[in-house]
Amino acid sequence: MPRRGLVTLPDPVHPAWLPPEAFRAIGSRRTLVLGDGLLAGTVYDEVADACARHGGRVRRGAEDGPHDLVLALTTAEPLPGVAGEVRPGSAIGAEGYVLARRDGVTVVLADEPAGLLYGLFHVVRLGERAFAGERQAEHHRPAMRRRMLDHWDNVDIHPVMGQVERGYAGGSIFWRDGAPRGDLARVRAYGRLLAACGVNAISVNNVNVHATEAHLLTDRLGDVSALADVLRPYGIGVHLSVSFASPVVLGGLATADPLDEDVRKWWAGVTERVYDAIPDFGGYVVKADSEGQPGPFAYGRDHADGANLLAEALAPYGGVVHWRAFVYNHRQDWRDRSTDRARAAYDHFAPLDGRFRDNVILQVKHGPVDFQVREPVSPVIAAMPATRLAVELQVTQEYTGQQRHVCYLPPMWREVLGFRPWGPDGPSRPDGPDGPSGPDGSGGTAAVTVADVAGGALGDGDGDGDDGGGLVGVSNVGDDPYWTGHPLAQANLYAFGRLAWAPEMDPAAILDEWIDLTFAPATASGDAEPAETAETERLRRTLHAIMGGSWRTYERYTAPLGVGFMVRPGRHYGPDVDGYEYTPWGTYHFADRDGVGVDRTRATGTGFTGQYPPPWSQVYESLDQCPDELLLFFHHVPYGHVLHSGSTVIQHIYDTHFAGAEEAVEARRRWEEAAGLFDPSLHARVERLLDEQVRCAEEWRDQVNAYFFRKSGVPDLRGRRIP
Ligand code: BDP
Repeated sequence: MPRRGLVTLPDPVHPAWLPPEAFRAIGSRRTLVLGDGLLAGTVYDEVADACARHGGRVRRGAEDGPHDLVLALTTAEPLPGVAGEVRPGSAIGAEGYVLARRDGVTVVLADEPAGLLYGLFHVVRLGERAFAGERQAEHHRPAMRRRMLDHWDNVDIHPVMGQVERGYAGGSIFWRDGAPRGDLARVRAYGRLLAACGVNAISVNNVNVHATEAHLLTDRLGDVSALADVLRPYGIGVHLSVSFASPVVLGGLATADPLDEDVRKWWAGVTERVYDAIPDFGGYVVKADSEGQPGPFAYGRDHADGANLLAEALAPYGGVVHWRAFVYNHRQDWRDRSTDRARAAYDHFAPLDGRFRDNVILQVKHGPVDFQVREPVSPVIAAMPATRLAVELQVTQEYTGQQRHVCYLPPMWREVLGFRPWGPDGPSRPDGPDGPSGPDGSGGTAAVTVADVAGGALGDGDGDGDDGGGLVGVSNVGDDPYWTGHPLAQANLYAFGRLAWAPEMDPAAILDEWIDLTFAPATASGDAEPAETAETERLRRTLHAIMGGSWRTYERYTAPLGVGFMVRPGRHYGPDVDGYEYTPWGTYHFADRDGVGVDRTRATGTGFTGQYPPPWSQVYESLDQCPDELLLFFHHVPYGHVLHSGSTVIQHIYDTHFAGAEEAVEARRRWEEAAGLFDPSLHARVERLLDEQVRCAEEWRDQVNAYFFRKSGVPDLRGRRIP
């Protein structure tokens, strides 16, 4: 029996979730592709390639049937019979498609070529199931129009951050040693992977814009344009991180003041040249006045002035500026307990609501601090109803094990996206024609969620697509043969795209999709031998056991109860309980002999809880109501404080740290047991990483437990060994 794994391409690059076998069901059939345009051409090429491998045939533009699969644009004339019949009364929408099966023909119908492409990948996911029985017409469309990955890639190797800032998968797939890599085949393969999970935009350089990278906007624009050319056939738009100081550092002006007329002209001229080179350019990403990046504060202006300057330059071309809300003072005085980094984004931005131009997207990290394993949802998300918001997730595992630990993040993302910023009785989302429907969405009028805000539910609903800011993920991809370093971290990338398309999806179902596409195409195509099916079941069970609960496992052995950090400063890998405690970074736990946690209440603390609307302002303010998992984020409590779970804080720390480390050992055992199921080199790579995860989890357990035992003097009720 062939071992399941990522088939090796020359290079060596593993094709991740689209191995050729994933196209067997389509490639062995008769397909008709109808429609013009670049992306319709991609669809045709994909099917033709699959047919060349698997013996089917594909026609374009001429209906000399019969066909098993018709992929057609609604504009095609004439539409073949079945395709015409499944055409809905209303518009299908820019990236949407209708999928149906009647009289032995599977039909994908789309208004625009992008919809055809997404429909094709839907058929790929279904495999043989796409060609069985009848299928009522299902209308699919993305919950978010903008589904974007930000690469924190430097063109040059940065002396401290390396090539990819917070990258754990090797070098950049775009840049090497100060120049484009030139390996555009790999970039193309990447675009294909992204399209297959629904991503439609990327930014190609770090938000911390260093000297070389700044030039991508001007004299090195050709490098960006080359990437755009390769990604365009997969419907992926290219964005660029730019320095707010560009008029000075690139343009030789004396100022970058957003209200200066020459500065405005400079941005207008530069942006015009960008669109000459890349007509479908997406726009700019900006990190300003944060962690040393230049911004409007230097000129006494605010973030609305800064963002609107760039938005004005982009507006004539339909471009957007992603202005990041990750703005805080990284030179905090740790002795001053009234300052609170968690407050910063809201304090800076909430007062500016309503002042941003339509094509400004305020990009907000999902939590108020910085991508910790557990944070509350950022209060900014409820505070700016008149601003387009994008929610930013970190797919790269900076604080969640750096792609050495298995940490399947969708359960966390699902909680974030499903969170109701105004509570369960908050405003309802409009159940209009733009709401999600069909199997990918729930429809209905339930209270607005974070996903709804990012999808534009609070906008004017005029359907012009300019309401929501969408979902943005910090990419976890590099030039590693497995793309993401840890082969199992690919699932996070895949799931990011799927959740941006359909935020209601169950993380376990996404994991199944990824497993089927990546490891078990035989099952996906349904023509597996029975023995193989049993093996596939084992493989699936193994991966669910190791990955499904891995986010909570990681949470158990690291910083407890939402308090965050406790990582080694700088690299952010491994434990160092007091590593940041007496530093200017604003990330403290305040443990002393009596207790631990950050008092962020209005009554006695930093007042951060007051940034939430009801009911959350009260829930988080109240020691009784605050959820256990966020207790130390919001409150400073004695070690003997009893949680809702019935355990004390100190006993909870001991118990979860023992349990988390044991779960890591158990994951390694499951993986060892499954050796025969996977490609040997993939198996060996994951095994080595699990060894490291077990080692590191035990280090976390011992340091955290010893630290709190020594601080509190309270022994473990179960008498386990604490160093
Ligand atoms: C932090 C990272 C830092 C990034 C920053 C950001 O440690 O490298 O530059 O986020 O989001 O988490 O800009």
